[in-house]
Amino acid sequence: MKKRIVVLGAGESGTGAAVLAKIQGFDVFVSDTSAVKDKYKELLQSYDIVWEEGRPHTESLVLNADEIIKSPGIANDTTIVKQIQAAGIPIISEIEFAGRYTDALMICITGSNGKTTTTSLTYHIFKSAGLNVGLAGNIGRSLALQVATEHHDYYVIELSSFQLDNMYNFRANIAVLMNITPDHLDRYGHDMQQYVDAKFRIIQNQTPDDAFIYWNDDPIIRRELDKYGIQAHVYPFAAVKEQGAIAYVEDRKVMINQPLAFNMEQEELALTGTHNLYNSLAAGISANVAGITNTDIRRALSNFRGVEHRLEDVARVRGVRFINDSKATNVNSCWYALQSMTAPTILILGGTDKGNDYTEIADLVHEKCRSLVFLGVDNAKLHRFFDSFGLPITDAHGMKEAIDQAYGMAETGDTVLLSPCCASFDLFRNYEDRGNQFKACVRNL
Ligand code: UMA
Ligand code: ADP
Repeated sequence: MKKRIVVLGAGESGTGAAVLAKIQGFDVFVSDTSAVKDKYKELLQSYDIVWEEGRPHTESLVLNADEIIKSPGIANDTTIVKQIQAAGIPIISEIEFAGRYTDALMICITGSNGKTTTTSLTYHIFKSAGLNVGLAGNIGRSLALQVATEHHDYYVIELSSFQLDNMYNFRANIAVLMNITPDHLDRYGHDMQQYVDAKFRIIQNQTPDDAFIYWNDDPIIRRELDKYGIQAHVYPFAAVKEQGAIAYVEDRKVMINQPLAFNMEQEELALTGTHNLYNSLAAGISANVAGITNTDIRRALSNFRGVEHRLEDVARVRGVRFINDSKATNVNSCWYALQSMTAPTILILGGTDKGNDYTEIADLVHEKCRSLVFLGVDNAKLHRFFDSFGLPITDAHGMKEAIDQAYGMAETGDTVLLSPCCASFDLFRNYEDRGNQFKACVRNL
């Protein structure tokens, strides 16, 4: 009898997993508690896959599975997940499943911040070097669907902690860990260690033939390294030359010393700011490890065009600069945004709180901000933290109101920065919607 695979969630991840499972000859069933988007329905239909939607997961159709593939957005404390666990049925992630059906070289990137930028930049280097490479994972494209319907020699994969949670035998040939700062703690019982452990799953199953690239100065990574018995060859990077780092900037030159010597002028990097130096180093080392030539790496690091919603320069309106950093959905990413500000800043922040502690940005807010705009349904926590700072503060409950208030408080030469520290779901569909509304409102000023 065919093995039965049940896929929970019929979004990007779940539908991709279902198609791959079907092609591999499994008995496949997909279950989603909400209405399935048309494009995913069409995909399921075209592969003759059975699904249910818009109702609680039907126990009798789920608990008879041999294996469950869970979408990353489904939390572990949901009733169905607990029932599956009680029944002893293995739960895996789509990435774990897809990894079984490809021999491609896997370049996997995780971290609390910088994943999408580093993943996009790495993909750009590989692609412009002429390699047959796929871009997948948390960046928005299911790995499973690509493994099912395309052929690539390399995959550059962005991995979230949610995807890593249910990965067990998957092996990353090149693993990149950018940093670890608090994020998504609501999904980890507000226990930071559980989140850290999820991130470190990126190196499980690595062998001495593999590479582990990480930021040498991250206190949590340094603290945890020994615990995990690293098997791979390590490539730590840092902003400046220091003990242990194999890549850094020295005399305004970006240096990578292993496995092959590489250098280029720092001012030729397309991406600016300290955080982007880290992203460029991580991408450059990955390409170096994969054997891409120095000329190709240099060219791609200098002609990359950046990623939307990440410190995106939108416009200058009567001397006021507007920057869209809507993807700054945690406190640490806002720290890097503020750190790179060179003019007095009106900071727009707020949204759905993820257990934030704003202490990390307190000094930079004092140093760089002229005023604050709180953009959210409930701004009480922000008021409790920032009201004593003595800065002008306004409350907004929509993007137009926020832009009008920020613009009203700005003086010529100032910068209005949207870098919210929070998720967007209280007022917007997602962070892209929030960033797009920001840009539209600015352009209407
Ligand atoms: N659902 C159920 N039962 C539940 C809860 C949800 O059936 O109990 C259903 C929902 O109705 C929905 C489906 O599950 O239809 C959604 O699953 P999902 O949230 O996992 O969304 P996907 O479209 O499959 O997208 C996921 C990632 N989403 C999340 O991790 C929340 C995408 O990352 C990723 O690009 C995609 O897989 C492909 O790998 C997005 C994201 O926001 C960009 N990631 C978070 C982040 O970056 O902060 C982690
Ligand atoms: P992720 O995919 O991990 O959310 P992004 O590349 O989308 O990361 O960037 C998210 C936010 O974090 C952006 O606002 C960006 O300015 C900031 N950021 C980018 N790279 C880093 C980094 N290496 N360290 C800290 N913050 C970063």
